[in-house]
Amino acid sequence: MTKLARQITRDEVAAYRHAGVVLLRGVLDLQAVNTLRRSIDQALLSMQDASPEQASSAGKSTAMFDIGLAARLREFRRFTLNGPGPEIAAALLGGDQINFFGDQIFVKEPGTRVRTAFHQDAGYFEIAGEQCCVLWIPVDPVTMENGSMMYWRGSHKSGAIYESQAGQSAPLPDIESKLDGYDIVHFDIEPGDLVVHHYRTVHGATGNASRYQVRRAASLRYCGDDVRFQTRPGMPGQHRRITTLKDGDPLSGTDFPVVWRRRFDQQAA
Ligand SMILES: O=C(O)CCC(=O)C(=O)O
Repeated sequence: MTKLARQITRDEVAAYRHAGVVLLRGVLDLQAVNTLRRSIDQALLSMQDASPEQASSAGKSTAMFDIGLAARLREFRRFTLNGPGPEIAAALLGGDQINFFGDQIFVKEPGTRVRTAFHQDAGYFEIAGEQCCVLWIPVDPVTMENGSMMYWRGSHKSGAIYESQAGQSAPLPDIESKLDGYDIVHFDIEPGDLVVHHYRTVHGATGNASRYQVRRAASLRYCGDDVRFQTRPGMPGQHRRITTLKDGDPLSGTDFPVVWRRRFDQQAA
């Protein structure tokens, strides 16, 4: 039985593959949104002793980022592994199997000037392959005022992995100061909507200039059949993984469990 409020359309699959980003309106029902919101709030409570990497203040208020919640919070884990995410990833990636890859939350309080610098997730993920997507799921209404994500359409296509740390391949162009020079898209979002991007799609986000509207979002990452474990020089260490995978291995184990398998009667898109 589907866990989605509606099915993903062929046009949405085509948009994801062509642009490397797609907005999926109204795919989550109220229960899913409320579950995720509760989980994010629970994560925030568990961050009361936030380290400097987890909380950063600019202006008067704070932005909080945390990683690896599924490994330590039961409801969050249930949502990421058994909720709507795996089915959405399967619809967009195709293939026979989906593995969970990781998660992060991004919370921007009203008034924070902390932006999310333009970057590519591929520079941080210890994998190689094409089939990796990131579900960005806000649980609050989002506009440019309170922290929209901005995506550089088509930037996944060349295969380039831009520098996230010194020592990695190509330097990322200065998009921020020349937004008009790039094919940038952003969306106004309501709870129930989500955006999916390819892990090589370059993206960044504004701060939260609103007076009252917090912006809480989860970022859930899933991989398909062609992805292999792959470390790269200069890659920042990921959170507390216990994996014993070696470069070139298919994803498996507690860190990267299988979360969806194609049934014999289901067709790939
Ligand atoms: O929510 C944000 O500000 C950043 C999210 C992000 O970079 C991601 O989900 O990959």
